[in-house]
Amino acid sequence: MSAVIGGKKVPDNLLGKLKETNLNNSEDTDLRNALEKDGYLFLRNVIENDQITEARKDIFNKLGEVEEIQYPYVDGISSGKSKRDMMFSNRGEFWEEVSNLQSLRNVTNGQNLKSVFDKIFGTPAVGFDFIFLRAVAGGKFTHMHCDSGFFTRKTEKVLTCWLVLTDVSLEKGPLFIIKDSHKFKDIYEKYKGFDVDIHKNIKATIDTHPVDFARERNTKILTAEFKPGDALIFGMYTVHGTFENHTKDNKIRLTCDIRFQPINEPKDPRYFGPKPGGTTGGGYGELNSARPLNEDWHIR
Ligand SMILES: O=C(O)CCC(=O)C(=O)O
Ligand SMILES: [Fe+2]
Repeated sequence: MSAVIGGKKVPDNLLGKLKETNLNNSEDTDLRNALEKDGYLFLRNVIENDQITEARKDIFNKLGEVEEIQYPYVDGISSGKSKRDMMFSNRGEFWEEVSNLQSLRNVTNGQNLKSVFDKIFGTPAVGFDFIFLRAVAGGKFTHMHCDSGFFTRKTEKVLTCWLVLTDVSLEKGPLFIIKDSHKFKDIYEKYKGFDVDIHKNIKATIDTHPVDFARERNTKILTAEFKPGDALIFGMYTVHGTFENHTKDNKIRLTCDIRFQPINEPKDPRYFGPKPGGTTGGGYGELNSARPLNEDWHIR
């Protein structure tokens, strides 16, 4: 099993394991302390299996309808084809439909996950309505970045939750976190106040290859073999990205990232409401995921 980014294998000596936090034997302050110390919280099995299975089944059926995954759909195997553009005149419309599946919303915006964030914040939390569901086929990965430029326009008190819906072993392109990056002063200074939708001449992507980045800073690239129902929660200045899905079985990686904030903090209207515009106002159509599974991604 190997981790690959941009066709380059990540040397084993640079890889480290994400530390797990057990929700059941943790006080609220333990959660906050872990988040502050490590820059992330890795919680296994946060969402019940039944709920995850239901959401995954519905999403796979949608992808099956546009012939991007092959029959039987439950296996989530990429077909290499797509009828998405033939069947829908607007890519946003299709992806919004998938993103608004009730079974998926029960997972992302349901009571279960919200209660975890109530604990973390120590005050009632709310999940963003605009969510980033990602069905990722072979060869693709998310470039390294931190999330502040997307989600901190109205408040800095935002956390990302990366939720896992399929098995995501190393070769399926799991998320990685650069160890201790939430304490990198230069990263904080560079990205504090940066807004991808305003400062269009600057990219959120950190161009340095994660392998070089970790080496230069004498740190590790932390990851795990994720299972459906696992969640990785992290702050806005934690540097992260994903490995490449380079699996031989052509199974896709299905994950969903959603943000949470205290409900009494000002809300960014781009991400809340019945028809949110998203980061640059294009709605669900602006996401990489709105592209057919067999098409390349844009870089932001
Ligand atoms: O899942 C991915 O490809 C990227 C996820 C990410 O960047 C995030 O959750 O903030
Ligand atoms: Fe991110």
